[in-house]
Amino acid sequence: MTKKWWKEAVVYQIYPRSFKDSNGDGIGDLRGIIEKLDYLKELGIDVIWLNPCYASPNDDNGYDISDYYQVMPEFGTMEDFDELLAEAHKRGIKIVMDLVVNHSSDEHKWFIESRSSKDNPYRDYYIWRDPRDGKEPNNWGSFFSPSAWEYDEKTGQYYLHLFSKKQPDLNWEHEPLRQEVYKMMNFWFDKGIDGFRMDVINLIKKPIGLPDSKLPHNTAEGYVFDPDLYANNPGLLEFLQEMNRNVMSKYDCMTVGETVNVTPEIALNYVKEENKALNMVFHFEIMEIKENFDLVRFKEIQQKWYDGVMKKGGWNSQYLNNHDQPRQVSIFGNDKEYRLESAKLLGTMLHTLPGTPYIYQGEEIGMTNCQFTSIDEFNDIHARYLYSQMLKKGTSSEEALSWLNNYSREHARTPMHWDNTENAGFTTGKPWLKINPNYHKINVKDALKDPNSVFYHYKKLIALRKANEVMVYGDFHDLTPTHKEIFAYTRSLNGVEWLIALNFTSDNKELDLGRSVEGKVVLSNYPDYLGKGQTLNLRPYEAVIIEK
Ligand code: ISL
Ligand code: CA
Repeated sequence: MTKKWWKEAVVYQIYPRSFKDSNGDGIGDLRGIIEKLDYLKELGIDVIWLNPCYASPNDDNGYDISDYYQVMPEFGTMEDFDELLAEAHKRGIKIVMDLVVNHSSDEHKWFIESRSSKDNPYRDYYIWRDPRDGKEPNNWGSFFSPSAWEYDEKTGQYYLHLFSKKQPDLNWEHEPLRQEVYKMMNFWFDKGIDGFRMDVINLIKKPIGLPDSKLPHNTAEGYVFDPDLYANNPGLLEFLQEMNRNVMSKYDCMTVGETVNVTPEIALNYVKEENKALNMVFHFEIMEIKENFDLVRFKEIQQKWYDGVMKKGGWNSQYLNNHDQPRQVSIFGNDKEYRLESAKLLGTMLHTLPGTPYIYQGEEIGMTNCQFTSIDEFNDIHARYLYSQMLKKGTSSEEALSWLNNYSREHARTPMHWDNTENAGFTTGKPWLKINPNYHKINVKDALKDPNSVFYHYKKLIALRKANEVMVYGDFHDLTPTHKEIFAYTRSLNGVEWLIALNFTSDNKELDLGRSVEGKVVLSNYPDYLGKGQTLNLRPYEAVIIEK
């Protein structure tokens, strides 16, 4: 397996709007991030992935970009960005930006030109079609609205938007558009950034002829939301390879593609070294089981991605939450009596499974889901859309709100908890989004004072990953593929073998592993270790790493 810095790195994701506000307007910003770089250095992470911080009308919090060359004024200036980059680099921290080029904002100058007339030179930067029988050109549903098409009076055609109508899809078939994207990427690389996380990158190639989905309709309005049809179309790899030749091949950078509806077989094409496209992808298979978490299924997914990608010349990412997901400890752990233990267990797993670990801001202090009392408290376009669809399909508003209170992406977006002063030390003004009231007991300041905190557990895991190649390059072997409550596996490299044992329940569990469980405790979330002979003896959410 080829050694690469991005395989060895630990990535920390920052959602700038909710990280730290430096000027009291209630919105996190780049200077806020600069203030907290020493905190991140203390944690030990290697790379920051910044959610979009380009100019945007914020219909989808920065995923609707109106100028790829400008910093969102609410977040600061280009000078602030340059300073952030320089200050991060000074501390040995790399910066990865978000690349959002499946769509732009409808307020981008390309789209303003494009919609102005059928013969405008920018017309083909987007996907325009004539009406079919006076209606939408096909039956496609969007992620954020019933139909994926919006009619434009001026020219009498529809434009495609797989996300909101303020996020028109870019037309990747049009060579000048592709060249503009590569030019923009080179601009940011020439500034010195270290890579891109590529938003829904496997949607950029649409199926030829934009055929109707054959599935039964699944929106209340009769459209068909069918991401399988929109994703992974023939020709996508060629686009990624062209991008790589024009951009990535020129820099020592990392790329991670956010890819919906991928299997290991599909993803391998995008990430295997000889294909010269991407370095790794984020897949959604773990997220798809969050509503019905099943440890056996979880292990199957891990094994499948290990065998199907890592063993075949590709690389994986590992994440348990991000800005689109609920908080991991509330979903996969126990955010009540075993919050500390289970947050540490999940961190232990994240850093010891094969692949590059991605930490989402606040995860390192065990932040939890937030309870919202009304739909009006939600800012997120996706949460609001899902709520309206649920109501139209007959779900009661109580049930719909309760679903959002478990699974919506707003949980990740409530501001970071820095201390237990007003507004969690996030802002001196009025925060743009509700702050989770539990900041009084879950916050960075207290975590830094407590040697037993989740923070120090993460810090140790990150340091261990730097000092022990076995955590990065070691072979993975699942010892308990069918066990519903315990996950025990080994990583081994050049004669070093680590046993990782995780108890996913709130009870004591014993298990005869059929092999020795004894050795040196590398790290644990309990003060002692009870494993003897071949028998694991694990307390609630106990997570232990043993070196044989
Ligand atoms: O957010 C989701 C589930 O809660 C997904 O459906 C999400 O929209 C999808 O994974 C694509 O996400 C990415 O592109 C979106 C943006 O809203 C997300 O924040 C981003 O991660 C459109 O740019
Ligand atoms: Ca601010």
